[in-house]
Formats: sequence, C-alpha cells, structure tokens
Amino acid sequence: MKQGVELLKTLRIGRVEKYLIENIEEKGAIHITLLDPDKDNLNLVNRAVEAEKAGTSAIMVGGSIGVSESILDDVIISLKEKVEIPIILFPGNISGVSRHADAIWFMSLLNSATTYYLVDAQAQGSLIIKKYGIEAIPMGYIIVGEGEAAGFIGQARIIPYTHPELAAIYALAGELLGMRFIYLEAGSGAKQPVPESMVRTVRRTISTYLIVGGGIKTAEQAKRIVRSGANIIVTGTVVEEENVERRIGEIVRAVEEGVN
Ligand code: 1GP
Repeated sequence: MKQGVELLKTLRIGRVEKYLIENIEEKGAIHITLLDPDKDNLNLVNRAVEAEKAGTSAIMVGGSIGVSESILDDVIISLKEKVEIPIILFPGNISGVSRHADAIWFMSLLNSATTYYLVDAQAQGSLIIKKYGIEAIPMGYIIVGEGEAAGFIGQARIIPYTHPELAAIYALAGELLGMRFIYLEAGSGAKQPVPESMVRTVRRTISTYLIVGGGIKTAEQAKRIVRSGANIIVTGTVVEEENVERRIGEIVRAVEEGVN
C-alpha cells in the first residue's frame, strides 16, 4: 500500500491532469479549445468565454509561430480573469511557457527528425517549468497527414494517412516511455482531419488517453473521431470564426454522443 502511494507521488499527477481524467471518465470524451496567441487581434478572451459557455472543458494556448513569453503572459492573465476552466500551455517552443498557466502539455514530437523537438527544447524548458512550479502533463505528439505549419516547423517525418500502423507504433512507444496522453495531430487548418481508420488503429494499440486534433470543424467529424476511440477532441480554427458558442456547442454535444 505504502509503495503504491509512493508510486502515485512519483507519477506527479497534478490538479489539471486529475480534472481531465475525471472528466473523460465521467463523460467518455471531452472537447478542448485551442487559442493561438498570435491571433491577438481576434479578441481571444471573448471567444474563450463563448467556448466555455458552450461546454468546452479546457483552453489550450499555443502555436507554432509568433509566440513570446510576454505575449503569452498577457493573453493568459486576461483569460484567467474571465474563464474558470483550466488554461493549459501547448508550446511550440521554449517561448511557449508562461508562469500564469494552470498546466503545460510537456510534449515531445515523437516523429520529429530533429532532437530539438524530441528532447532538447524540453531540456531547456524543464528548469523554467520547475522554477515556475507549473504542472507538467507528459504527452507524446505525433504529426500525421499534411501536418501543416506544425509539421514544417517541427521537422516532422509526417506519417501519411495510408499508414495508420506507423502512427500506432509511435503512439505505443510514447505510452511505453510513460506518456499518459498521445496526441494525433493533422495540423491546424488541415483539409482532412485524422481519418477514422488511423484513430481506430492507434486506439487498438494503446491504452492511454488519445487526443485528436487538426482540421475538425463539424459536429459530425468530431462524433466519428470519438466513435473511433479519441478521448479528447481539440479544435482551434472554429473558435476563430463566426458563431463560436453555437458551433462549439454542437461539437461538444457530438463528442458526448460519439461515446460508445
Ligand atoms: C492544432 O489540432 C489543433 O494544433 C487544432 O487544429 O485549428 O484545425 O482546429 P484546427
């Protein structure tokens, strides 16, 4: 028993991760909204408030380009004044860290061709995260399909949709390395979200929580991806468009309906 308690302590499951896990266990699957701090001309805080009203479970903040720590600080401080749900950093680089966030996806781009996005950026960011006392949630990030800006910047050896088994072995490697979440990323603005066949193959291979994002714009797409085994659906572009509350509301309901 004592050993188990000690083990749990070493896992360092913090408040935000516990919240995500409890929400997934209760609902089967959840929706998270991604805000790109580079789009600060879009009045991100109001959009986040609408997304929260629509039932999104958390806000992720990050992007591949144009992010600095001071820009992030400003965005997150304003967000914290208006929304209750957790704010989780989604860093594209070490500049994607802010002491004001509730947690950070401590992520490794598993299919990057460069060690920088695999482990060097994480090494550089690690001490800052420890100093700031930010909750780190270990996550394996895999870029698939076209990959969009994230794939280009991350120098990913992007896995084609025709090879779901390759996505599955990278996901499994992440799980065996101890990552508690695996993120299949089609890239923001992807024309085609991650196909159901790839989500299903990865789901069958791993038992950790599965996040899917990139190119999801409709309730139907979200429902199908959840039905294929995703636990978290991330959308970014939808929150930058018109009718945020209605559209995210439809996606949130579809996510719940997609649970088998
Ligand atoms: C990108 O998966 C996210 O990291 C969101 O993508 O902007 O296409 O919703 P979209």
